[in-house]
Amino acid sequence: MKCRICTEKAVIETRRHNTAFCKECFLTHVERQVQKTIESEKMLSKEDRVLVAVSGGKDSLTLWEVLHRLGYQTTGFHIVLGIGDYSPAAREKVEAYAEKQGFPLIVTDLNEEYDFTVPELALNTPRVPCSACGLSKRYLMNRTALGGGFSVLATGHNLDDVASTLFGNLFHWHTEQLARMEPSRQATHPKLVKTCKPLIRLTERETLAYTLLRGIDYHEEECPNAEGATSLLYKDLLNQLEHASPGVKQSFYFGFLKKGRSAFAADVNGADLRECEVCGQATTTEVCAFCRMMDQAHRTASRRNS
Ligand code: Q46
Ligand code: ZN
Repeated sequence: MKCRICTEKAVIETRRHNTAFCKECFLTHVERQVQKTIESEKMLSKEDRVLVAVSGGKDSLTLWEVLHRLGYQTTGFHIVLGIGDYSPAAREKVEAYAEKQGFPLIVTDLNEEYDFTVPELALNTPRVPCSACGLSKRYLMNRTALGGGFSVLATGHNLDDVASTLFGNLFHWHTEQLARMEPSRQATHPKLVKTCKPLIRLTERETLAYTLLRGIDYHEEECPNAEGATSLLYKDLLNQLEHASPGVKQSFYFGFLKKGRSAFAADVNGADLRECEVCGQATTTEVCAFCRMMDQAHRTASRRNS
């Protein structure tokens, strides 16, 4: 099989584009796809200071690498979640990558700052680990971006991630979430930072190929809490559909953005945002969900220990 661009030996075939690439043409293709997404969705400009959320996995490190190569001003942000052996290994990969590249990196340890790891939050509140984790990540990413004067927060969600989220939201008719599925979200309050997902034109297989071909040493291990998650089942089902009909995943997600999402606009809860009485971050309630979770965890833990 030959590269359809330069006729060198191909290393990857992408059936949904009905094409194949050699190493160099594939790397260029990935970077162009990201640039195209950034431009079409008005995600970033070269003047933006971009905080890149990096877990240490293939997607987030691909994102950081590509944004840097495209000339954006980036700083990595890693959160230490305190999940068994998974978290220290993830941190090690992120720090090694940042050091090797000479990229600036901010690390926040949830336990050091708030006295609770993700498993401890799950133990001391009614939330399951992924719910406590997701809330903590969203909160800390926004807080760090605001505090550090970053204009945009970029995350490494790929096409498989957003298509499976869409799948789940449609199954359960989560109409408000469907309306909020935009690839780039403007800040709607002075205490919120703009967010964007520049990898949505790339599949998981493509970000994996990019990290391998660039020789990026990423954290391969999955979080133990991801096991059995419905999002993995949705990804599997979408991959089966994609196998039978190449391109269906992309047309499902981008077709929804173009033709479906606006139908749910009226379902967005327009509740006024205000500042949390405890921490000052944007919220629709007196005290934000993160501060309420932390307060509850502290009260339950002290009851347990007394
Ligand atoms: S890290 Fe956190 Fe994921 Fe682990 S606890 Fe769940 S949400 S699965 S992206
Ligand atoms: Zn708060």
